[in-house]
Amino acid sequence: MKSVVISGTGYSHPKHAVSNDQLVDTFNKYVDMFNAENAADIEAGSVQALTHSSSAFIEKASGIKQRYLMDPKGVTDHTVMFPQLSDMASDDVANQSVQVKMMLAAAKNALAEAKLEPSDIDLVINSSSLTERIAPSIGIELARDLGTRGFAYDMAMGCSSATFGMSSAIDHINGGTASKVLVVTCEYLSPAMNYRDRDSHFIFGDACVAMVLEIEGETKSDTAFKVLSRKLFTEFSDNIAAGFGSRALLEPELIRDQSMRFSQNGRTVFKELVPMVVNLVQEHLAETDLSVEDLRRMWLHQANINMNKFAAKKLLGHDASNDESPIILDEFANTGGAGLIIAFNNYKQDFKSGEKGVICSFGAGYSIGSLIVERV
Ligand code: CO8
Repeated sequence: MKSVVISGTGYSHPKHAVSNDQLVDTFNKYVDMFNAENAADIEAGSVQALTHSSSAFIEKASGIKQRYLMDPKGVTDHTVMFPQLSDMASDDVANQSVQVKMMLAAAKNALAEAKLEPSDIDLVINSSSLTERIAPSIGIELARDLGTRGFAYDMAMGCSSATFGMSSAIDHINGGTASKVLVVTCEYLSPAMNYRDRDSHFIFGDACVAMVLEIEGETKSDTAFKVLSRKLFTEFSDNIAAGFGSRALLEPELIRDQSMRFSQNGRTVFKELVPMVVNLVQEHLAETDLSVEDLRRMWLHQANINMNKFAAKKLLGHDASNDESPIILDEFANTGGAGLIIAFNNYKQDFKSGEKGVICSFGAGYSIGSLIVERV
């Protein structure tokens, strides 16, 4: 096995920040409008009245204070409540998708840190929860616009898109099909959300991350992290779901249907997934002849602050400080597969050579992806 490093990381996000108060204000206006319009049926018991959302609940239950969204206008208009086409969709560059615009900004940061040119890259993997279209592949479009060589493709692994994507990159490098790989996880998630759903209207933000992987002996990066080992796991669960796909083309009236959009049983996810994550990381450490004391930091999937605190405490045996397990949810909200790489990107520069950490994703699928890394 060749020793592979993550030699560069970067991220990008839309310019519009939307606070909890803005979202809640819109949601509550929508609730008042719905309840007024349906007053007679609510009184008769045939329609259930809707209940207000609250910023205090959102921050306490999730740790989220704001999120970046491609289109705040539609989302914060109580008569619309869905994002409309991003202004990035209609700017000058012809034939370029919104996701590729986000990816280009993140990729340039990752390449700069790796001290590489686009032409050094011979494989692009777009590993994201969802893509703007099926064909041609968004990864191939990025490769064209960035100017990389070789080949490109798309894959989708929900919350574990970045970790599974990096694992695939390592396999390509070890298998000899590529030598320098750019992985992008572009979570343009807002189009799949239901902003009329009190349980989930606050959860997600849009953001994109990029990672460069290459052979340790070839890197010019000053901040390379060697991937010591990997452990991947999946187990089917529909407790986190987004049903849209070819059905929405056959039944377009479903496009606004709750079943086509993101939904989850948040409590159940919390209860089922945390023990799986703790077990997997413990097993992974044991298989790598390491213990939790050997880890300087854990960069965990960013879905919920209480979930992260709970998992980190179970692993460490004490409450984790932000230094031990950083949180970026307050600024970004849940950005699917991207969040833990934003945390890694923002909290890796202080590592000394030889210090180790774990990058661990968990969520939709269910899926868990764990990478144990060491600063070169
Ligand atoms: N405002 C006020 N009160 C509310 C609200 C609200 N918006 N929502 C719920 N409440 C109330 C409930 O009604 C309930 O009231 P009562 O006790 O009277 O019944 C009370 O608050 C508590 O409700 P919950 O038990 O649901 O609240 P929790 O404390 O469990 O918090 C969370 C809810 C934040 C959803 C939490 O359960 C959670 O985050 N769980 C983990 C979920 C998770 O990690 N999911 C993974 C997400 S998937 C992912 O990360 C990437 C997916 C990428 C794929 C995307 C494809 C498009």
